[in-house]
Amino acid sequence: MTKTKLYTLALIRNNSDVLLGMKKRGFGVGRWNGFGGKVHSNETVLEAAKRELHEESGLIVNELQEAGLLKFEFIGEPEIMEVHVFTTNKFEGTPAESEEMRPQWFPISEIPFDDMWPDDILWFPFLLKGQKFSGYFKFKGHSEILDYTLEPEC
Ligand code: 8OG
Repeated sequence: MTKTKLYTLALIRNNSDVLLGMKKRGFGVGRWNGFGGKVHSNETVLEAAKRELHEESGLIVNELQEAGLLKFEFIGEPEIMEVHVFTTNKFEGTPAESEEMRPQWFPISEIPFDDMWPDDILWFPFLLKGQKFSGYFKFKGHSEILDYTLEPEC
């Protein structure tokens, strides 16, 4: 039976900028991404999203809007990653570098998709226009998408 593991991902907006972090170690190293990680067993997905955002960027948020749901399968790996994507334009603090991430604001027109997970260029347009989305991506290694579905959600 396939096991599903829960993850969070938070994309912070400020006017026409998006906050991304350069992942300094571990899974996704060398790629720009939002802030997030594994949901612990003693917390809700939303609590995990706020905790991970704070740990990795220094920012504090009271509210996060659900933006989308992404599922990832990696050929040869038994687990499906279920990533709950959140967004907000209300936050407290100034982004600060952590052991895991080096944050930087990017204008929407300059999002560095070539240095991000290859699926991001497909679903970011939904996120940026405030349209909820749901996607499934099947990867070979970490750079090749073999198959995917992506659709707007109500
Ligand atoms: O704790 P760790 O850093 O390993 O968590 C993985 C993070 O990466 C988590 O925030 C979810 C996120 N993530 C994936 N796959 C993808 C992807 O294809 N695109 C983006 N933007 N983020 C992803 O696990």
